[in-house]
Amino acid sequence: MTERPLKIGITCYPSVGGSGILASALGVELARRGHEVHFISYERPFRIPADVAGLFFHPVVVNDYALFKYPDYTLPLSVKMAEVCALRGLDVLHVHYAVPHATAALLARAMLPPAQRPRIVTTLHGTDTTLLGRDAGYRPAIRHALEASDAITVVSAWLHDETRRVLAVERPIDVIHNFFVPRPPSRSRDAVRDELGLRDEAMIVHLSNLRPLKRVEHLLEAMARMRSRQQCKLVVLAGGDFEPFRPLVRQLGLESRVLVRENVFGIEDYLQAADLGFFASEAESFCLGILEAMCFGCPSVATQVGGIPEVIEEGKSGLLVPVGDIDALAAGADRLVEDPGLRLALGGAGRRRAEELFSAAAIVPRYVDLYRRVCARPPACD
Ligand code: GMT
Repeated sequence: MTERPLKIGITCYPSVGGSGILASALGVELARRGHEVHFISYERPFRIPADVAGLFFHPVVVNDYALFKYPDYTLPLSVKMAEVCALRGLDVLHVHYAVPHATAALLARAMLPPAQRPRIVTTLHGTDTTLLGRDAGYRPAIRHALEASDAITVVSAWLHDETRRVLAVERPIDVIHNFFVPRPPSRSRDAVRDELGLRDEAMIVHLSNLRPLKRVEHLLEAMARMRSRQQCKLVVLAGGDFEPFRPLVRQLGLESRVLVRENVFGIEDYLQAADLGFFASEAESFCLGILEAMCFGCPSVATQVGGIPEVIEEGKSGLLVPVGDIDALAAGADRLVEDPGLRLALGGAGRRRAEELFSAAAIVPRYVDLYRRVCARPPACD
């Protein structure tokens, strides 16, 4: 017997960032598999194509009342969630981040009559545990949101252990790794390399929102220490402002070696042209950027921190170095720039690993299975 399609509400931060990318890809893949998907957020997530059948977007309007010193998003979000649940009969609200999305979902559930109450699945991406979970002003609210969810998922085994340790959550937590579905590039590899002015140089790529924990300054300092720096260029696909790093680029004499492209929609164009990825994060629950590069056979040099060792197997699908060790970053990048054979071997292994463990085919059924399991049991109490 075929199981009926599910109706799923998804709430995420819609702007540039791994969690929004993951939530958008999940929504698109669910809709392609015949489920009905409703995104509920203040903005349409930027990675969602306009024309996916079965996928809908419900904007949350936030009014800035003079009465409030700080505009409130949680309450209008909860009202919109309840409205969509009542109108469309959602089975599940899948929220990415406990704060404030799971909190709003709990409120929406409490506002609805029992027959219209959805199950709540909360996915943690990091900050709820690593930053807010340590803040006494947030911790009890996060713990409550997690204990009252019908299921909790995290994006790495590392985040699973950290969430148990920091938040002392007792409910089961499922580890469901990130996945990535590359879109076909819109330009040829040669066209992209021409645009970047690359001749025989190796292209090193870094993609992130450039938050301080990404330690972009370590990447730049490592670039300056590489013996092969004249044989390569660093291309930064920036989901944040690169201007604060310009003085360091000048100070290190890297003006001709570092290129920046901001808020790029077609990252695939650049990833197909890249030879190695470069990541110096001091914290990372998964690091979607590494996976995005891996999908194009592009191996990375990255820091051995958080969930990154679950993405890259050291020496097999990339190179791992200690956090803050700039010489090791430079040496790792030198090895890959100078040895195309090693790049090919690590890149090929990484691409196979991504396909096997972190593809839509491997991951989406795990979410669907989880949704069906929570729908089959009584709701968690408020
Ligand atoms: O890393 C960021 O600054 C963005 C953040 C987000 O909200 O997108 O990323 C987190 O979620 C991603 C998707 O699950 C993970 O790949 C990132 O590792 C995680 N960031 C951190 O843990 C710092």
